[in-house]
Amino acid sequence: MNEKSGVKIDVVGDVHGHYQELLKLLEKLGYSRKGNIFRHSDNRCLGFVGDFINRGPDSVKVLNLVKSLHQEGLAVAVLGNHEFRLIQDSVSGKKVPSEYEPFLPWLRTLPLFIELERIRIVHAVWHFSSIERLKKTMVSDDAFIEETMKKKSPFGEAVKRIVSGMKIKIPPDLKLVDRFGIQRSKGRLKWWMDLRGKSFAESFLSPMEPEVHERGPNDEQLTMLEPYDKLEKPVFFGHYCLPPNIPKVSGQTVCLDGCVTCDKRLWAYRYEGTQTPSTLNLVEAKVNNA
Ligand SMILES: [Mn+2]
Repeated sequence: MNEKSGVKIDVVGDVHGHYQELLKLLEKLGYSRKGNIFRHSDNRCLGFVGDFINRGPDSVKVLNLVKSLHQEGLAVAVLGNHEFRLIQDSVSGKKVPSEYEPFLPWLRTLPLFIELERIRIVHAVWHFSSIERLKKTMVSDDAFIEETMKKKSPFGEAVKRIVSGMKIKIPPDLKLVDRFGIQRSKGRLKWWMDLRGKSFAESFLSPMEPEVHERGPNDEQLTMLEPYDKLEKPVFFGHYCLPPNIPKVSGQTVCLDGCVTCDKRLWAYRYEGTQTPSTLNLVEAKVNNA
């Protein structure tokens, strides 16, 4: 099947409960619907970068749709930080929203990262050593989930890096705000780049205001980075709510999260088998509510 190699796969960004946008995107990508199953005449399949739930109005519909596609073998999917948190809450006995409960057994069959013959998929960061550490773990295993919730747990750190991104502290005198005007104490790094000697403005993936060009992260803050070489397979991820002006394709990395909740746009990448990703393969769907 195609999905094993990833040659003909359409990778979809964070849906976050935006079912209408997802339907529109699938239609735009050329899928036709029969109930909860969507097929492509060219035998293409789907990949999901996680974060199916929360924020938007229809998380349960999104879960149902992705679950049926996954169970039919028409889609692959990884967990996002929202689903992983849900699983942690349920294992630790915290209250989880009742509408999500029926999906937990299925969610716990999903991996934290996927390596196909041609491409890789992860929610936030393809961090080689963290992924190596997690290779023999399973989300279905209660003991593993419990371990990730312990302080300074190597498994917990590894999961956090790959599903929530790599952040560094911002010097407090800089007072940087994100695209929503919220002052941040930490910034999310362009994890695929060698950032030594770069400024804060060049280093942050989600842009901050004002832009700081004269100062940057110190080398000590960057030791955990493992730059993603151009000889590596293309890697698809979501998570970062990128404003429209920030490029989604950079080297071998493609960020498909353009923030569907605030921009009402859901993104996908139509992968055709090439080693170098191109912006020409990006597809967006927008729902006009007016
Ligand atoms: Mn996320």
